[in-house]
Amino acid sequence: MSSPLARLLRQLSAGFSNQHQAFENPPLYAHILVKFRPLPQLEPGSLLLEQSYAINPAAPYRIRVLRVEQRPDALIIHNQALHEEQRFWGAVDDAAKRAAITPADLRPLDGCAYVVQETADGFSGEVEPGCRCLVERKGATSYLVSSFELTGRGMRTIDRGHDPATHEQLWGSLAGPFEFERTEDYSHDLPAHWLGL
Ligand code: CYC
Repeated sequence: MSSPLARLLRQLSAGFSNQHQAFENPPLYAHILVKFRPLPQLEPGSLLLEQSYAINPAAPYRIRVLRVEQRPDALIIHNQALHEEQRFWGAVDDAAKRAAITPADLRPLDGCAYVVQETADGFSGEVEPGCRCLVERKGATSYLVSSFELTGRGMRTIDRGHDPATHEQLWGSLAGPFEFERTEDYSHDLPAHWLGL
């Protein structure tokens, strides 16, 4: 029997693509690649995240270091940005660049952790309560409302931004979630001791 933490790390350590959704609904959904890959030199549970448009994977639009942690009451995914992040673009497919990431490169994104629950066939998560994950978009500050569902086959995500004063939705999907299929497996990069083995 593996722990919930080990199962979450194995399901997340993967590459995902919404190619089918994008090809079926071209104006509504861009074709996006999402990859999560273990960073064994960092604290246990640390995963590099790159999100990119499939037309230009060399220039990801979001690169982060996540850290999955088991708390007594829930699983948490912490979210960290990288200083001078362009240095690390493409690290998800480049072992030497990944190995060069150190704790000093990381900047915590307060309020932007996910609280994660186990489901029948995977996990679901949403941004921690408090509306504290503030993001700039087209000159306006908004707070992030985001959730995901993860299974062994894929991942669904929905991101929206709301006005801190009026709570009106300012940006984000009107058409519904992004639907990603799992296309690569990076769970072999997970150190055994992260999995309690
Ligand atoms: C922002 N999307 C964010 C933020 C998070 C996520 C945490 C705010 C903090 C940050 O920049 O890191 C989402 N991060 C995630 C998810 C996971 C994660 C789901 C998996 C556990 O680690 N985002 C998309 C779509 C598009 C989108 C392509 C649909 C609307 O993936 C938009 N997300 C989007 C925008 C922002 C955002 C516009 C605001 C900031 C920005 O422009 O990057």
